[in-house]
Amino acid sequence: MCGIVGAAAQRNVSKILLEGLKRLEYRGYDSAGLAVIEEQAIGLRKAVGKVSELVNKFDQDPIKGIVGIAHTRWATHGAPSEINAHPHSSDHIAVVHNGIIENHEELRQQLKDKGYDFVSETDTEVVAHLIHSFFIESGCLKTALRQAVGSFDGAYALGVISAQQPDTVVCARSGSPLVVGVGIDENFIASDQLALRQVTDRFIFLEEGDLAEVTTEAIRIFDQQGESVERPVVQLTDVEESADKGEYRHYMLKEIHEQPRVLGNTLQGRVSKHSVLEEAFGAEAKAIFDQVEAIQILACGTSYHAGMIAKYWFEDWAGIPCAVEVASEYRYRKTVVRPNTLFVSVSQSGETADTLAALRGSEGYLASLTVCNVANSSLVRESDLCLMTLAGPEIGVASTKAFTTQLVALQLLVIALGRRAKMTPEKETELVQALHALPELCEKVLKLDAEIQQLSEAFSEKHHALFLGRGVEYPVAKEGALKLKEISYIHAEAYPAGELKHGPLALVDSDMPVVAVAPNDQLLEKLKSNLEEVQARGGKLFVFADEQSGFANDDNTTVLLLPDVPGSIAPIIYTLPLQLLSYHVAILKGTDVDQPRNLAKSVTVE
Ligand code: HGA
Repeated sequence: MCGIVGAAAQRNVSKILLEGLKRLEYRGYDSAGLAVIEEQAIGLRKAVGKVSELVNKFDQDPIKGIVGIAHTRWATHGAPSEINAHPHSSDHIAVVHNGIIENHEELRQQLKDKGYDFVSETDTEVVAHLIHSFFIESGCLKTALRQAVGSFDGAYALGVISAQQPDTVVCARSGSPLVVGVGIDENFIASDQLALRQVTDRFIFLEEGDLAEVTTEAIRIFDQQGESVERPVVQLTDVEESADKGEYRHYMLKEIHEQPRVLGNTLQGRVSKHSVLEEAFGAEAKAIFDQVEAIQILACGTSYHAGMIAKYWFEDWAGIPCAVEVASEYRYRKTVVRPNTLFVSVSQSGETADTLAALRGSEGYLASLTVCNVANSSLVRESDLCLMTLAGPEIGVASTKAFTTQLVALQLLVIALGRRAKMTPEKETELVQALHALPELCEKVLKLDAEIQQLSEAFSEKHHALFLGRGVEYPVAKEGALKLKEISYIHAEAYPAGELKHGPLALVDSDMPVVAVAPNDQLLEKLKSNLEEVQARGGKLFVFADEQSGFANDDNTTVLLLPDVPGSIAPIIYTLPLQLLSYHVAILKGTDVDQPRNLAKSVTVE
């Protein structure tokens, strides 16, 4: 999704802005641009494609100044083009925007009637002209921004500069994230603190409706009502793990291999030898957990698959009813909430627009809890409780370590609630011991990389693939199919294997690779019968199984043997080879693994 960087300093900020954009590249975008105040005028540079294109243009024709803003755009209104790229300007004003101004057409007409000419197709251009029109009245950028945001329906994070107030960056947020970076005699803004880690480790996380005026000397923040407010400065101390790919060719591969370590981090301090330490969920957790009778999970994409897996766990181990729904659907329908239901959101970034909207629109719940990877994100701040996944920054657009750490975090929640319901202390001990074994088992599975790479060759020329699983392995199959779609662009679908004969079996022929997630569990025999149906139609099977499952290689079956693992962690373990499979297929196909086409990290628009 779009990224924003801005700076007010006593040195040239152009390079700081460009470096900030590079650090936001992982979010996915289609064009980039920057605006710097140079000699009392706005200097603009824009380019379609990667930030490196913008850097090339910039190097040929540099601009220099001490105040500026920059942007990576992921188009929502108007094609990816240089004209539509941000910043958008209106005479002496330049604007960068994340989000969507829903009433842009109406505003556009009003501004046209006042004589403003529009050059782009974006909703953002109305922001620039509207601020300009208000600036004429007050001569103050902050006042003009305050008046403009009062006219917007929709979501925005905005960064604005004016050549007539050349020492200031103003910004505002509503529905999209924005932080202020606190420096020494220089201050910054960004949509994500990662963009500014090169210049500061101190941040102010703006709250919904906040507006800030940033100069080299001061940061002034105003709340929704326009009242001057103090927001805490947070010093971030975590090591910036995302800074480079290290020995790995792609962030995604690095993140796959980080899983043993980060899964250990997710567990650390949250489990003793035999039980879950529920203080990890926060001081208020106990009082809330004591009352929980049902769970509603809301999430999108990969996080939704984590929620689907957790549903099996909640109902099987804890006996607690659990519903799971994609947030983009849930937010727009009438729902009936059972008494004492806990609202659980799952999101890597904590800024997923649909999930956040579902939380904001939720009514009648006992309380809310988020499973999230980004501290200080909107979901974390707006939920009653949170459990951080501690996966570290995830840069690859296709989620890997964030997913498996979500599963661990959700399992901790299932146990903490389950012990108040039907879960026995013996079951809790069994589950916790399996979790302790998880990092080592993941290491073992990652050693199968070369075998998986070989297996990937059978997929690279295919146009379609089916993924099958039963029970809790069905959402694992869904996640496997999603990974393959995302990064190799092969059409992949997942089905609960028992559903095959109700339709999808018609697709199976010798050209259709069929992946089966087949650990030795109580549904294995059922799955085997379903796989017979595939073989009888000439389908090629690729089975991920353990020795106990009893599969053997033959002309139509390739088996990838995984270590025997406790059933409770099998969904986590079996995800890893599926991630590696997608990765290697994508490499063979030559796609952009870390930034697949049309996709974005941290989906901050609806
Ligand atoms: N609506 C704006 C910004 C889009 C955005 O925030 N994407 O993540 C545009 O289309 O330019």
